[in-house]
Amino acid sequence: VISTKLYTNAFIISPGPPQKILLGYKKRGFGAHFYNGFGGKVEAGESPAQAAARELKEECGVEASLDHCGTLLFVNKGGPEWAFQIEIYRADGYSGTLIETEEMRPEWFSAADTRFSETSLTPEVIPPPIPYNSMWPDDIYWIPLLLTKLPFVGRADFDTDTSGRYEMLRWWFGV
Ligand code: 6U4
Ligand code: NA
Ligand code: NA
Repeated sequence: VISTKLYTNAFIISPGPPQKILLGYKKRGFGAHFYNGFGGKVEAGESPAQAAARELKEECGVEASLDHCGTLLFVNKGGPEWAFQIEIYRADGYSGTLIETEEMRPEWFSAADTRFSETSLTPEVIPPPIPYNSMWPDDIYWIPLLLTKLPFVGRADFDTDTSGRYEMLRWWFGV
């Protein structure tokens, strides 16, 4: 039996140039020490869009005009079987002031390939590239679709390896 839980994940994009994406360093709980979008559980009586806006505000202090852009299913095989359905949102900008919270530390990353950036752009305006090595392993497959505004769906199946880390066994992502 798979019991699916509904979650949200929201990303703020700064169109640039250089194009940037806001990620949060997760300080506690599930996925701690990974960079990710801002999000969490959809609560009773809430739509996913309402939950996405609430979680964004709770976790980094800002509001944004969020557009739905993807649906992902994560199935975990370790322990009792469970699955996450995650509704992904994006916005080209935000209002308010970004703050670090108990759960997340917000940071900007370069979304475009900065190896070929114009030399007139000083290092201060070119943040580090998206830290895929410090993110959930599925992210590298669908973040590019999010950045180009292609609506997507996908699934990834995980198992825990001997060190307790999540290992991605099978995956499929597409537009
Ligand atoms: P609590 O502590 O219950 O209030 P809550 O903020 O509701 O937590 P949280 O932070 O545990 O929920 O939500 C998990 C977040 O991690 C969601 O934004 C979805 C995201 N997530 C889970 N698995 C993921 C994966 N494989 N790839 C990914 N994001 C994932 O990119
Ligand atoms: Na969260
Ligand atoms: Na939360």
